[in-house]
Amino acid sequence: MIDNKNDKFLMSFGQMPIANNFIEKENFDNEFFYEMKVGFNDEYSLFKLLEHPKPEQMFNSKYPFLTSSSKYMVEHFKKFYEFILNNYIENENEKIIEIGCNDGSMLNNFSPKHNCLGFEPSTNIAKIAQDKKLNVIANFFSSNYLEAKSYINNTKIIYAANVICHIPDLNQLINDIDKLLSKKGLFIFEEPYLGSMVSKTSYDQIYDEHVYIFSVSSVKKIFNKFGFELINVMPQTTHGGSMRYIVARKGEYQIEKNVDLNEQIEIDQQIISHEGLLNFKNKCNESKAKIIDLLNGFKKKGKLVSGYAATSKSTTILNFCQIRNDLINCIYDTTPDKIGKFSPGVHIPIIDYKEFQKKYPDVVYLFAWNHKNEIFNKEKKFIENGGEWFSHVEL
Ligand code: DWN
Ligand code: SAH
Repeated sequence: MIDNKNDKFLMSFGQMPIANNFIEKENFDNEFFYEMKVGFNDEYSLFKLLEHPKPEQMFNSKYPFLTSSSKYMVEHFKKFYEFILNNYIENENEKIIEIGCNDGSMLNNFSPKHNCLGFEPSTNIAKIAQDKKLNVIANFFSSNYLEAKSYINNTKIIYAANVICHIPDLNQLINDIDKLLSKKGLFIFEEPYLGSMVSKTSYDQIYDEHVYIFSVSSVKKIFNKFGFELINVMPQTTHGGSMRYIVARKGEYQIEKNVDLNEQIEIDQQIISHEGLLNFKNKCNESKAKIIDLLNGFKKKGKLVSGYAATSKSTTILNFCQIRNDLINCIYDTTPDKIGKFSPGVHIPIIDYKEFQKKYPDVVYLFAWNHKNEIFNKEKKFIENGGEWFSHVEL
């Protein structure tokens, strides 16, 4: 059992709205806020939110994020699929589960011959995957659904990307994984990495959906409690620095050197103790002061500043720094369900990215700094026209 007995407060980012609740004007007055406090648990080396909204408040019929909004991510998931297929699938009858399959961008790679099952609680998004004829339960991951019965003790691979950190109840999650996996079954998942967040001061990885920011040390400790072991880890460049974790039942596979190696790096970098993270806290406050200064400077010079990509991450930046539309006039984005609405909390208008090319601002805050290559490539003309990108992380 994982408990929160040793959770220790690290810092508060203040009042936060739901990160993906892009909102209409008539709902400004009844917007939901909570205090976004983070802490560290030295027992599990776990960085976590100490308070967060309920999953149903975030993942429902109005969730706007689509994996397919990034071509680079779609390519990445094709490679992730090939990694699973080439290394772990011995015959096409073996059962495969994806947790949080979103619009089916990864599940879609498997052929209809494979026995795949996806879980996606955001029903509007699950429908997109189901319309692709994918086998998807439009609900939160659990072993209890009738459709999942034949998967019990019989699943070779359970995989997930950027989802496990969204699931508050780790005990329930791992019990379900335990029920579903076969003896030689593997749980493979990748998530934003604590080491990357600390080294880049990319504190915008912290928002309501990201209840945990995992590390090699935390994943190893957590799964050990349930008769599993971490057998390999692989750093990923996606989402500003992620880590892929491969977990198996104890004694079933050889543990690769990478696990110890990366654990040692975390010890050396002092990122897996409450004390070590006090430096991160200072860096977050410094980053806030710097970005406010920069924006006020642009304003004084009369520059028109816009945002690009209304990411979940931007909700943390905008609300922590209290940046409103006197500093950033609008945010350009591709997502149909965000366009025409206002950003959570600070209410900056979200505009169709196609408008961006019609009249360029002087400077642009790139909120999807993790997709900078894809976006810079798409928006080359902005620079050619004398435009300037900036962000709170190095671009
Ligand atoms: O963990 C999560 C990751 C996988 O995705 C979720 N909790 C929610 C979401 O986080 P995010 O919103 O920070 O994701 P991205 O992928 O950094 O940003 C997506 C947003 O950026 C969308 O609103 C679309 C926009 N975008 C754009 O306007 N033009 C993205 C790209 C690549 C573009 O070219
Ligand atoms: N895997 C995709 C989507 C990540 S966004 C990608 O990497 O792009 C997180 C997704 O997980 C959302 O689509 C959300 O609806 C889903 N999700 C959240 N909690 C979940 C849970 N308990 N079980 C399954 N999916 C969940």
